[in-house]
Amino acid sequence: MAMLSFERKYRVRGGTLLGGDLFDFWMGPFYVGFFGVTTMFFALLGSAMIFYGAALGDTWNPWLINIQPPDVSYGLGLAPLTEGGIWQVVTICALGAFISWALREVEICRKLGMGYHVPFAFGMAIFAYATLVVFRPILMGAWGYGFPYGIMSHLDWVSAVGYSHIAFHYNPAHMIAITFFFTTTLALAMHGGLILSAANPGKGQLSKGAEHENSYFRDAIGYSVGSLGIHRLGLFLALNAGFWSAVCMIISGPAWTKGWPLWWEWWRQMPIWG
Ligand code: UQ2
Repeated sequence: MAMLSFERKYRVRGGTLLGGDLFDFWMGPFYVGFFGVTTMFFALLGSAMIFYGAALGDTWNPWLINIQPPDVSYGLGLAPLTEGGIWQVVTICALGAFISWALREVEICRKLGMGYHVPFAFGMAIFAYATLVVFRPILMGAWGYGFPYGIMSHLDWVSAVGYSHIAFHYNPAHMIAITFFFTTTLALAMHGGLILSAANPGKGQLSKGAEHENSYFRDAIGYSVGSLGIHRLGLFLALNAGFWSAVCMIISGPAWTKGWPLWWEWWRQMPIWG
């Protein structure tokens, strides 16, 4: 079906959370809505602030541009623009744009009478970002604990936070997060491989369907999770990867300041070792 012929059928009025009919229209293929307007506002202002910060810096090399948070001595107060205030405005704009985008997704879900799975999933990514630049800095008492906005500088930050806990891979929540990331790629590789293998059996042969997909895994491992089940599993695995990433960072500093290898002393101290 040609795109525009069914787009007309699904371009229904209503379902807005804010603004009523005022922004209830499309621009080309894109739904606008009140939150489309706020997304554009925050994204443009935030990007302009990043360019302003870059212009004040000493390089236009995209790898080296760095927008730093304020010094920790500013605590949880506002800093002058050139002393980390730009980072604070960029952070507000980023959260404004991300949350606006999620709410625009909600409005589209409501228009189409769908579940809220997509905005919920995006919300987990926003939650993980907010953990790094809002929740954890607040718990540690300074915006300076947020990560800097720069390609190399944010890598340096990740490295420094890791080494400040001696060996970050001993962080139990980090272990769980990595396990979910790896299992997500395993599940998507299995799913992508299975669907493509059924759809592309070879030149001149008919494409196979769900019964072949189920049979493949029943023959291979005696179990098929099912075509709906694999998508439930995929969403579960991916959401948990983001969630445990946030947990592994919120406990690093606010709840545990020593090296992560030392955390495992409780296991070594168990009386069962005699
Ligand atoms: C499956 C199924 C699909 C799939 C996949 C499986 C027909 C089209 C990939 C197999 C998945 C299983 C057995 C779960 C694996 C568990 C983990 C934790 C990776 O059965 O149904 O639908 O795409």
